[in-house]
Amino acid sequence: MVAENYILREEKYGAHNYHPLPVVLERGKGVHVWDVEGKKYLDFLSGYSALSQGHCHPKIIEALKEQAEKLTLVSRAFYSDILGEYMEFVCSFFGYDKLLPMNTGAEAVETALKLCRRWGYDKKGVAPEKAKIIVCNENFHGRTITIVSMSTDPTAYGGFGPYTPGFIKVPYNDTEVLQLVLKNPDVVGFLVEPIQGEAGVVVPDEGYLQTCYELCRKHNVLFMADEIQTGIGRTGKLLACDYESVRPDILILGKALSGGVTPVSAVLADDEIMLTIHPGEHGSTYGGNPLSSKVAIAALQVVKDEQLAENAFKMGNLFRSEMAKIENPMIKQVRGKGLLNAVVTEPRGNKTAWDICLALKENGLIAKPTHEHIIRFTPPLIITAEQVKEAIGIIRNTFQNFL
Ligand code: IF1
Repeated sequence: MVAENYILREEKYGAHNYHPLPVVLERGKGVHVWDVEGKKYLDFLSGYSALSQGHCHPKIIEALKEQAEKLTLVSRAFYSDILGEYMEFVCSFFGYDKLLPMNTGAEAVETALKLCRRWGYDKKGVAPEKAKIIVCNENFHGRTITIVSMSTDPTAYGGFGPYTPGFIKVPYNDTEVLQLVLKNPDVVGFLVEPIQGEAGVVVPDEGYLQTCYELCRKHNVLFMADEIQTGIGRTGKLLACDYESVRPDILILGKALSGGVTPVSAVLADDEIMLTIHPGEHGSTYGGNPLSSKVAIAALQVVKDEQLAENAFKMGNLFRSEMAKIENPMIKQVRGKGLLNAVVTEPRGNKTAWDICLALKENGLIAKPTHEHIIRFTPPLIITAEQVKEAIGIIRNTFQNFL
């Protein structure tokens, strides 16, 4: 079957909630993927940053296969021999008392919001139904009704009301407004992405996170970091918050927690916060299943053993410094941290970032545009200097051909 037919079939039977680049993939290994016609690409999206360890990492796949033949699901109605091991491993990896296991990023964010509200009522003493959580303009935390209720992007929330109340929006990278809003005694939490992904890889000023954290502390408000995309080495440190020595009160992880193998997300917090949720008050059928738990242990072990945060730091610097050398009027700005990067493009005629991504694909590199004029470059963290240079060559030639 040719690529066209796979695309038509997806369009025919699938909901039209995505507009994919016209490439049909069937195999992946490390930083590479192959399409159904055998053409090889450098993967510069890596499953929206989930495939940090690379496609089909042998250690993660080995863990998956081994556990798949033993026990895949118990549900939380019973204990398993793996879940405790997984929880202990992740808690010591990130330095928290407790973990609450979920599957997708959106579920972990929802979990954090519930946990934060509950803490607000039980510990902070906010009157019933009054709790407020502060979020940032241009945030992206997922797709559920409550999460889109916090969004300022009409494409995300438009036509999906009525919306969940209880959120206050403040500008990102602005501590003045935050400080004012924190004076409201009903505020229980502040939810922030250390770098805004969907907004176009927006890196806040140095010191922003630390100031936010200190303000939260001062007002007895929980600082919640959505590190679903920025975490687990992506930005060149284990957590993006590590750059400012901030330890979130509630840490939200997903994506690379399973190395792109099964959906695994988690919320981490200390006892004071986590123990405000009691049996029966929250959960998930698949959350903490033995298969995913084994996969996640292996995925984190790979991050440590292969020093992926350090590699992301080095390769990110190389990527940005090589990109800076390209002289092309269509490249307006290159920004990011570690291997979470974006190029802001200047449209030429009627050519947008989408057309550039189509051309990149023809030249052997796949990436995704966001917001008309921005292209995100987020390769697996296992990428080598040689592969970064190869990618730069493709990007340079592609942009040059548009002139
Ligand atoms: C889509 C972006 C990436 C996230 C943060 C929670 C979630 C995400 C910081 C939810 C998910 C993905 C989902 C994907 C687009 C994408 C994305 F462009 F929107 F910003 F990766 F950069 N918090 N991000 O980035 O996690 O429930 O999807 O597991 O189209 O929704 P999820």
